[in-house]
Order: sequence, then structure tokens, then C-alpha cells
Amino acid sequence: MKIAIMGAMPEEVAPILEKLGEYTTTEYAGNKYYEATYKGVELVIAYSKIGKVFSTLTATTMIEHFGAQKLLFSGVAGAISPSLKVGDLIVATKLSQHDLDITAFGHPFGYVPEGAVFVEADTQMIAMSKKVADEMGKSVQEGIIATGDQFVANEERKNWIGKEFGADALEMEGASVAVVCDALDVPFFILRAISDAADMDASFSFDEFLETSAVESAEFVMKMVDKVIAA
Ligand code: 4EH
Repeated sequence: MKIAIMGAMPEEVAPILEKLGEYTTTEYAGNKYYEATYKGVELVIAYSKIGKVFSTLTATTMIEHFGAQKLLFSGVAGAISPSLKVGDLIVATKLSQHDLDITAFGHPFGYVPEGAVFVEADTQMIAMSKKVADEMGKSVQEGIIATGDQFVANEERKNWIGKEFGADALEMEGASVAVVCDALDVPFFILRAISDAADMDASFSFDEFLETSAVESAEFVMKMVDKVIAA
């Protein structure tokens, strides 16, 4: 089995590489891909760079070039739901692109013909995450994640995304990774730890909590990898 673990920013994959200790580095399509054997299973790890386009490229590369059969994403997110505080974990049940807009033709936000407003994450890995949370003594919330090529630092925009998509958190890569995995039939799991509240203080909160929240997410995702391997 080969498992992909991806993030968007270096800070999101650094704790994972640190835990592995030893790995090889391969350059491909303008990015670095790290490979390691972990508990008898092959891993490919990368940070994509920020946004939907780079994350699409990386997810596709991990699957089509490196042969990944499952994909787990680890990173940080802005909270929409008031119940999500900095450091809290959210598991995506389904994801949508909040900046995809052909509403001029009568389509809903997030929809293009032959696509879908929401892409659902793997239910088996979502179920596993509940066990992992129990074992770690941590609480994780399940919810909807909205993705777009914008760092949201605006209450009005955040509330609109929350209303339109029923979203609990927002970020810039999840839904594009979801589209790729769905199209290529690769089960995926997207976890995010909250770094900010996508409001006027978002950039300051983000800078302050990126590293610690990225570690929270990475630790959980590695426990998920353990569970996937054991299953
Ligand atoms: O990969 C991008 C990072 C912000 S942009 C999306 N990530 C972090 C999640 C995220 C997020 N996305 C949209 C956390 N909070 C978010 C928010 N809106 N409020 C970035 C950050 N630092 C340097 C350069 N770019």
C-alpha cells in the first residue's frame, strides 16, 4: 500500500517529516516529494504550495506519478462555526469550492455542469477518526469545509460562505484535492486545525498559531495513518 500525506505550506508537513526522520527527496513538476517506508508501508509526502491549482497538481502527481492509493491532508483552516476555536480539529465530511461561480447561467454557487457542489470524503476514514480521537483523548468535530483561492479575513465573506454552503471552516486547498481524489477513485481524508476565525484579525491570528495548529493536525493525521495501516 502507498499512502499520500499532503499539506499546502511547509509548516504543515514539517512535523510529519520530523516524525519520520529518514526519507528520500525527489523533485517533480516543480515540487519536492518526500518518500519513506513507515511501519512497512510506503508513504509519499509533499506540500503543494498555496491554493487550488497547486494542490490539484500535487494531489494528481501523488496519485498518478507516485502511485498513492489513499490520500490524507493535514493543515490549518479558518473557523466559520463559532464552536471551532484556535487549535480545534475539524474532519471534512464534504467539501465545496466557494469561489466557483457560474450563477449567471442559473447554476448554484460551487457547481459546474458534470460536477457537483459537494464532494464527500471517505466514510471509512471519517469513522476511523472518531476512534483515533477517543484514543488520543481529543475531540474532533466533523463538518463541511469550503475552499477558495482567497485568504478570508472578512466577517461578511465568511458569513456568506457559512450560509451558502453550510460550511464550518474554510481554507484554500481541500475541495480541489477532493475533486482529484474523487475523479481518480482514491479515498481521501481532510483534517484541519483552526488557526484563525477568518475575520479582521485573521492574518495576525494565523501568523501566531500556524505552527502550533499545524502540529496538532499533523499529530492526528499520523495517528490516522497508523489506523489505516493497521486496518
Ligand atoms: O494555504 C493557505 C494558507 C493561508 S494563505 C490556506 N491555509 C493557510 C488555510 C487557512 C485559510 N484559508 C483561507 C487558514 N486560515 C485561512 C483563512 N482563509 N482565513 C497564506 C498564509 N501565509 C502566508 C502566505 N499565504
